[in-house]
Amino acid sequence: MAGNPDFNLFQLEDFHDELRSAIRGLAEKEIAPYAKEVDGQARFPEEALTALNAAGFNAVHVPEAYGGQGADSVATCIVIEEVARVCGSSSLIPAVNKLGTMGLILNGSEELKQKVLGDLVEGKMASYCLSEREAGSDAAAMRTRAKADGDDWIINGSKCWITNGGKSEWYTVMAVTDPEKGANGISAFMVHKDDEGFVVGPLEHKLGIKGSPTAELYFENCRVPGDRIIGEPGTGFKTALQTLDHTRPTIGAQAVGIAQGALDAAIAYTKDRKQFGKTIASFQNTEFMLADMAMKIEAARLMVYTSAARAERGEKNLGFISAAAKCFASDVAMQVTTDAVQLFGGAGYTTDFPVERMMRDAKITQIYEGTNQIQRLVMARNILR
Ligand code: COS
Repeated sequence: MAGNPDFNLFQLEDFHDELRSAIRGLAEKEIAPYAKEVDGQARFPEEALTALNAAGFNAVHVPEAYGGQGADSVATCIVIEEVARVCGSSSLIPAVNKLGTMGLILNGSEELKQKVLGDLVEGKMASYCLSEREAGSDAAAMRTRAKADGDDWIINGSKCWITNGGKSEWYTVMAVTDPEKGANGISAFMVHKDDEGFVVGPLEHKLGIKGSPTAELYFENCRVPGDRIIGEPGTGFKTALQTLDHTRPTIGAQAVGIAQGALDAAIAYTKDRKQFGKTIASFQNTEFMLADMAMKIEAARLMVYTSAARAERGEKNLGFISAAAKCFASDVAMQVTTDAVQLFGGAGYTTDFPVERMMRDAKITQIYEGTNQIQRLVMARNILR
């Protein structure tokens, strides 16, 4: 049977391929050379920020109406994936810029969008503040309070594990405005780093993604103008969960990128390394391991793009697919990077090669934007409903 050239059901658009080649070129030239140092010194990847800003890849998701690139959700995943392939820490720049503004894009006022998204287009960053020390998986148990004071809101409390905390200009902060109403008494606000009473606390010392600062934030009678609320009071928890429906695929994309980076390194190494008189890639054990790694990555990538495409189409019920994509891709990233270290043998356990960093970076993708146990809970609630 002759093939039908117009059948493009599982094919990306040409511009997606062009985008991938552009961001891959930038990542290999301007981000990869610093990845080891960024990790080793646990320092922010300034080179990556500069390169991403210069090329307009820092916040590709920002709609054209606000001066952005207006990249679709799949394109945004491709950018994150390609940066993650060389440096997990740097991929959190485009990823968290989306996380920190998605609630605003979905439910914020026009004026607020103009202000915040305009700043992102100029290269400033945004973060997302949901978790607290005592409210991680049980996010609705948060204690940070926001009380009305005339036209303003006064926020008191703290948030923790905030990615890019201290580097970002803007913070989407969820806080309780009506303690009687539980999840429906939580509101979302855009807080600016210069707002009175906004304090950046200590940074975490982490296993991986060491180049991306993870901070505790304090709100000490933090005064926020009334027009910085996102949507109506009481809608903040729904905005927070809706945001995650749109951004869990981006963590899946990060996981796919890290896994691909580890696979690429493992292919190159096993084709070069000789033992027992031949390359280790020619042993069937290695062939089967590499095949399994590539197979899993392919499945994860397809799931991530499917979930992103469904979000882009504006489908209503994204809970299952976005949780599934993030969960599956991050589990794959952990397996693939661990296998990559194994294929490198003793060398893989050293910092001479990038696979140990990739293994450490992969671990967080199973934890943040909701642990994979929470993803399974979200999936189960969706299928049992
Ligand atoms: N989009 C919009 N609204 C949603 C939603 C979604 N995806 N999922 C649930 N809601 C609504 C519910 O319908 C409910 O509203 P009503 O009371 O009006 O019906 C409200 O939000 C509360 O939902 P629910 O009762 O399911 O909340 P729970 O407290 O049981 O918690 C989980 C839900 C566990 C899913 C949530 O707390 C969660 O995702 N936790 C992980 C947090 C996380 O990912 N943290 C990482 C931070 S980013 S690094």
